[in-house]
Amino acid sequence: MTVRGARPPIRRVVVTVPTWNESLNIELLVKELLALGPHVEVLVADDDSPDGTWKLVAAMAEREPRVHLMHRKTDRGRGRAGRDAFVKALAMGADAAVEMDADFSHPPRYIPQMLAQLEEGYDVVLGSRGVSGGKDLGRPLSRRVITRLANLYIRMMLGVPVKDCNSGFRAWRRSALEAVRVGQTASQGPAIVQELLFKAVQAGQCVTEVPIEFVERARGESSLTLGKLMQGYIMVLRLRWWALTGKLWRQT
Ligand SMILES: Nc1nc2c(ncn2[C@@H]2O[C@H](COP(=O)(O)OP(=O)(O)OP(=O)(O)O)[C@@H](O)[C@H]2O)c(=O)[nH]1
Ligand SMILES: [Mg+2]
Repeated sequence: MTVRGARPPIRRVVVTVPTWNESLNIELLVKELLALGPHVEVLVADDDSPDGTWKLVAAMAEREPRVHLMHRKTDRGRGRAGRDAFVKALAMGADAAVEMDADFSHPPRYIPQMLAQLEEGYDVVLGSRGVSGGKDLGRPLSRRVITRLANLYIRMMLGVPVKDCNSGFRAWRRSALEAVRVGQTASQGPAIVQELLFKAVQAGQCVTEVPIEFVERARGESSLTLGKLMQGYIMVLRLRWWALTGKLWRQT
């Protein structure tokens, strides 16, 4: 995959963080993100979490203009929140958006490297456990094996030239989010991760991976269920089908 030539400079970066019951993580995460520099803003898309995550973010947003909250009460879900946050980031005038989880599995220290790769000419940069130097820390062997198998399956079905297809830690150029028509994603849940990756590749976007040390969640509870996991695998089949039948860009 070739890297394109001169691209618009990246001046304004919006980090989008979907949250569900992340009150034990969100304040520290936002602080670390703000410390990356004055060009970085944070947009938290919270689905009215019962633990009051949104209240903590609302309080931070009052004090700090670089913090933004989407307090969502309808059409909930990781996929919907991710989609709406990207759409808002574009409306805010972001040159790039970085999506990440709130549970510190995606260490903020990698964001400058990811943005540097966008500056190099890539359209989408994944924080990856699967490339040389990447690590998957603190998770039992069974989880790591499932991740490996899932990657094999997704690569085989969707033909995406990527080692860590499930990484939800990604930097996008504005033009890449527009190319995948991010406002029209079909996934309600975490399958948005596979959907957007496939659409990026189908839309001819240059995708690369930078190694990260992925760290298992230390605080708060995972909201990933077997049902959501299965929806992700079924979405892979649907994506392949839609691409074969010319319907990929007609799904909403
Ligand atoms: N807005 C919103 N965010 C969600 C929802 N479900 C999960 N999230 C957030 O999405 C991110 C990923 O969720 P996790 O629970 O960590 O799931 P995971 O990383 O796939 O699974 P683990 O490996 O168990 O951590 C976190 O920031 C969650 O708070 C949801 O329904 N709505
Ligand atoms: Mg997690």
